[in-house]
Amino acid sequence: MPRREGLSWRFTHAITRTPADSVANGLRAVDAGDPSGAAFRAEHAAYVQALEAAGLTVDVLPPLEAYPDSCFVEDPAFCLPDGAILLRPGAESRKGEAEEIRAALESRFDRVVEIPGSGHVDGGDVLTLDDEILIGLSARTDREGAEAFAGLLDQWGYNARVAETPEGVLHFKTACSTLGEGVILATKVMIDSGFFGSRRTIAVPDGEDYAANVIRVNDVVLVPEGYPETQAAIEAGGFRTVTVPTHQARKVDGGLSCLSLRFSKA
Ligand code: CIR
Repeated sequence: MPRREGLSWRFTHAITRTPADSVANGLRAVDAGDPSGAAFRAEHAAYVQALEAAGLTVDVLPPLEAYPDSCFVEDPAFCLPDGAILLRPGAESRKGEAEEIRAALESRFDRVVEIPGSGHVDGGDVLTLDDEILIGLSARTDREGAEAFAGLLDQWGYNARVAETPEGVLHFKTACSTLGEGVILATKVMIDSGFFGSRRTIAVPDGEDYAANVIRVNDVVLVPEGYPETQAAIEAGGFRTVTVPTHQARKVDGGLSCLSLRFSKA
C-alpha cells in the first residue's frame, strides 16, 4: 500500500468505555489482585483527559456490567479513516462486545462491516503502521480470523501481514507500539523476532516490558506511569511523552492502547 504518513498516529477522535465494577472479574494471566472499579474509573478519567489534551474528541460509552473486560474497547473493533470493522474477540466472555460497540461506531462511520467467516481476531493483535498492518497470531487471534481480516483490509487498499506473537505474550501489541515516523518501540524478544525488518526500533529497557504498550497521539506519546527508563528512551528518540496511570488496567493485563479506539475523520 502507499505509505500514508500519520495513519498510525494522527487522530481526531477516540471511543472509550468507562470501566464497570465487574472489571474486578476481568480476565488475567496471573492474579495480582482484583482491580477496583472506582479506582479504575479515576484512572480512566485521566486517560480520557490525556487524549483530549492531545487534541481528540472522545466518546465515552457507559459501563457494561455484563462484560467485565468491555473497557478494553480496542479488542472488539478496528478503525481506519475509511470505516470500522467489527472483530470477533477470541475469549468466550468477550464475544458479545463487538455487538455492544456497533452503535457507537455507526454514529461515527458511514461504513461499518463485520469480519467475514467465523475466525477470531482481537484488536490488540493488530499493529497499524503507516505502510503496513501487522496481525499477530495469538491465543486470541487464530489464522482463519487473521486471514479473513487481512483479505478485507486488502479490499480496502491496505497491505496486511500475518506474524506469530511470541509465546506467553497476550496480544501482539502487549509487546510493541508504533511511535510514528517509522519508529517502533518493542521488547527485546519482539525486536529479535525480526518482524520489523530494517525499521528503526527502540528497545524497552530490561524490567519494563509492560511499558512496551504506549500510544502516539498527534504530538505526544502517552506512556504508562512508573516506567522511567522507557520514558527516557522514548524521549531520547526525539518524542515528547506524557504519563498516564494504568495501575488498575495492568491487574487485568490491560494497557494504554486497549483502552481506546483511535481514528481520524476528515
Ligand atoms: C483480556 O484479557 O482480554 C483483558 N483482561 C485485557 C485486554 C487487553 N487488551 C489489549 O491488550 N488490547
